[in-house]
Amino acid sequence: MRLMITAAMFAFLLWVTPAFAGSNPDLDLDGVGDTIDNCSEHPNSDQDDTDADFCGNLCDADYEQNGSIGAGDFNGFRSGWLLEEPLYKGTQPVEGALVGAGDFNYFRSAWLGTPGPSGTTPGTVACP
Ligand SMILES: [Ca+2]
Ligand SMILES: [Ca+2]
Ligand SMILES: [Ca+2]
Ligand SMILES: [Ca+2]
Repeated sequence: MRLMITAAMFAFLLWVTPAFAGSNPDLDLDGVGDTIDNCSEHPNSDQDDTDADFCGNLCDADYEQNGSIGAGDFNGFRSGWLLEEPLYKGTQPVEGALVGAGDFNYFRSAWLGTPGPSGTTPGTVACP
């Protein structure tokens, strides 16, 4: 009897799970639904957002908060070079890790782009 109940519950979960997934898709598969993911195209399950602009660190190289990534942001990045500064880390912040070459590669990939996208700041300018 117990086996039948367990099997019925399992079947129910298989039936219900896709319904929930469909209501809030998770494009980057980090376990955070797109509408509440502060970096919806990059896996960042920790949702770290050091400057609290609703755009996760992993997709936010706009350190001067003007909506684009350019020279002013590079000056900020340079000021954090070889320091333990979460704001300038392009990858998930690691305790004790310093801003370095890997973070520069991230910054370079974001160069002249825009921050985001973030599911928590709907509109034309994500993470202002
Ligand atoms: Ca997600
Ligand atoms: Ca994400
Ligand atoms: Ca941010
Ligand atoms: Ca900027």
